[in-house]
Amino acid sequence: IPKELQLAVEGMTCAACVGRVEQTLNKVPGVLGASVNLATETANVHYDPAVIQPEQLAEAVQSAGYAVGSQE
Ligand code: 9UX
Repeated sequence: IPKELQLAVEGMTCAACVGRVEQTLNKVPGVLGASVNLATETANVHYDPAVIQPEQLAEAVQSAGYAVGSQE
């Protein structure tokens, strides 16, 4: 059963950042779809909790070079 996660992504300042973070998340196994909103600095991720956990999704964003704030 898919779940949905919001990640606060810090440090995105242009549209290319958005594409970078989306690509990073969408390449992670278990991610069904990810979209990033630059204005709200939020990543919305649909994922399969049987495959990946929120902490690993945050780590993927961090490895792309962005800080992750509180997650829900
Ligand atoms: Mo834009 Mo983002 O020149 O890391 S891609 S600021």
